[in-house]
Amino acid sequence: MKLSIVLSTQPAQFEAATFKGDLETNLVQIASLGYDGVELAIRDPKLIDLDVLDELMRAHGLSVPAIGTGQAWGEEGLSFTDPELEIRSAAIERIKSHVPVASHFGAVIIIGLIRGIVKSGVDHAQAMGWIVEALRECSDAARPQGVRLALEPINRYETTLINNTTEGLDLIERVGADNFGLLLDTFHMNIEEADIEASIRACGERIFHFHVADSNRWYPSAGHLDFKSILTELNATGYQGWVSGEFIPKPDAFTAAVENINHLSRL
Ligand code: LER
Ligand code: MN
Repeated sequence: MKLSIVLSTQPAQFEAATFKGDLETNLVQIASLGYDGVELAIRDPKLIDLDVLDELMRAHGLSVPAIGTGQAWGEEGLSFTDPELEIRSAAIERIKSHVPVASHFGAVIIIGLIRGIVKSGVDHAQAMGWIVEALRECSDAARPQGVRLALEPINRYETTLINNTTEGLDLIERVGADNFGLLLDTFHMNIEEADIEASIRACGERIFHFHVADSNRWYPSAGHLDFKSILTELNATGYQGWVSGEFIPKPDAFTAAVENINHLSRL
């Protein structure tokens, strides 16, 4: 099982971006703990220097299994479902602009809250139609570069658009792209799935990436989820990807990262 942890390359409001702040200091800490990679939360690829980033990853022996894109929503309000065409188009272009970075690192592009929320004046079916169109366009742009996209079902308190794995699998059918799959996050699954293990089984080979946080969104072992059972089920699907820690940096990022790797390694 390859372990990574979420690190933001820019200041971010998102609470569960475990590591924020000075990039190199964080990479030194993450590598020293035995992590194999970092999941980079990148607001806008224009804000990073890919050569510098690549050099840093090499220097610390870290891979980049996934790129989080949600800050374009959280910090800038871009989404696939905004009533304004210009904003929807900007969201699609932003996702496409991650493709060269993802291709460089062999990373999955995460589609989280950039899908948006149902805004007033828009109905749910219209919003879903926009999401399908956007994902077809982005998957088509990513495929020639060998890049995959993973949509994350997100709990009802953050959006009403694709909250659970059943809706995620339906969306996969509608989009109809071989390089489009799901990112499962145990924090959201704990809220939305009737049976976490059964949902993992149902998603099977469409699981492209995996986030771990406990029921309270602290590091695994701080809440009441059974990670032994969850990861056994994930493994049984034949999943060859990464298990990425995305939890609140409490009591602090370093301690949370230590507790996570200790707990998961014991299982
Ligand atoms: C991002 O991976 C996530 O899990 C969401 O809660 C972001 O809002
Ligand atoms: Mn997540």
